Amino acid sequence: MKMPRTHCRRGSVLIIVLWITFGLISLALYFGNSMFFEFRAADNHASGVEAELAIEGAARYVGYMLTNLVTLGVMEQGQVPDAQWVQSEEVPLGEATFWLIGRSDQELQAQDPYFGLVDESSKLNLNTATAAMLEALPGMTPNLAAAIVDWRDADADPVDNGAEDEAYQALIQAYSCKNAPFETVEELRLVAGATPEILYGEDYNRNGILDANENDGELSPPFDNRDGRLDRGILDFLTVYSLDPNTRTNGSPRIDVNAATGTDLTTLLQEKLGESRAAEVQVQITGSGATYSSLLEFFIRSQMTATEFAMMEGDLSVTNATSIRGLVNVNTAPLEVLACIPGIGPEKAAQVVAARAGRQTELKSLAWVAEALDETSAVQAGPYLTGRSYQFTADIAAVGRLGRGYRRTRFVYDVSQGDSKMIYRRDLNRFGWALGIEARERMNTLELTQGNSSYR
Ligand SMILES: [Ca+2]
Ligand SMILES: [Ca+2]
Ligand SMILES: [Ca+2]
Ligand SMILES: [Ca+2]
Repeated sequence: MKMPRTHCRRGSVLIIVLWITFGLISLALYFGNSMFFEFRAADNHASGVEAELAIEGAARYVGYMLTNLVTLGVMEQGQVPDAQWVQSEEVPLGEATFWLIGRSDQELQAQDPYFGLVDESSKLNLNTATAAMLEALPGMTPNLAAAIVDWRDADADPVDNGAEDEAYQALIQAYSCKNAPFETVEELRLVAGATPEILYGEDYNRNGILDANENDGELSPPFDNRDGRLDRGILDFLTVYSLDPNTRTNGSPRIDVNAATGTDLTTLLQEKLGESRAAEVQVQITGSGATYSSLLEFFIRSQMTATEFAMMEGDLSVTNATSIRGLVNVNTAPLEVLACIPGIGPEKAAQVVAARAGRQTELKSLAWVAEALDETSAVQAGPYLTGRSYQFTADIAAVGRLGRGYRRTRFVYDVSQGDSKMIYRRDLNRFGWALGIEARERMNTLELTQGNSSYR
């Protein structure tokens, strides 16, 4: 039996209509989906902008604090701001949050970074350290240490194992040896013998702690030795900024204890110690008849007590230079940096760190070093050490609303001329998440509990 023709045509129309409907639904779904991704991207972008603005705000906050903690008399000029004075961990700012990624002077076992400012004077200065001092850094090679000296010295004669113009001109992409001081530590990447392993070590995201990918061997970059501890690169221990202005808190030049006319010194001693005690100290100082290579040596010879010396340390100097470059703050320097200082070295660095650990209250002064070391070593180390700092790094990371839009920028501030001045700024976004596992989990929880579920 044959089907009537009209039925057959209706069937075909139905199928065509079904196909069209199907097509339209697919299109609607497709556009819906793409709109959702657009929306999500815009939302993430907005969070990123929030994070960037939080970093700008945090950078101003740090600059403001560095200036005003001194102005308001909370701390002395040259002091390292205490962690309690500058907020640094998960600080809310509108819907955003920021952190200051710091460095601990002890090896961190935790999964979370240390938060706070970084004292640039806790590091070795690339422009003043000798090749022997540089060589004592972990992972450093004698060749790189020598090449650093050749890079910054004005002449074109290579030192032993060094590298001058010929070494750089022989490269496929040739360039010249700088023959001038380093302006940033990143410049080290241009110096002969500098490899990423030596510069960055295992710290792929530059946060000072051992992240999972930094302890899994070759499974994920970087290559690491899987030994459960972070082998830090030398960049963490180097600076180009450390500079002491050699002025008293009132802005006048410090009193040079080696200057022939000692009337200023006598006045200061009398003012701080009273006439009879000042006279006793004066006998010790003039009696030794020597010039002092460092304030530490002056302190030892003067036979003052640590408390007496601390009262005038910021007023004294052994030179009349307007500034002193490259002193290492013995109160904040990590073991690896102390091991580079003549008179301390790898042998006595641990003993200095141990002696420091029990003295948190007196850390404005360097007088305690005289007890931590024997006299000869202390006198040898003295010219390289200080108890003061005037340059600080704020490594600021931030996220926008719901923990999204992670950003990170590093700033260096200089307070040697009084008010804080931002002297360096660098984007660190490309190194990825640097705030540890716990902060990541807290941010994820934020998204789960406060995020609109339809956005996910
Ligand atoms: Ca040179
Ligand atoms: Ca790390
Ligand atoms: Ca790895
Ligand atoms: Ca390791």
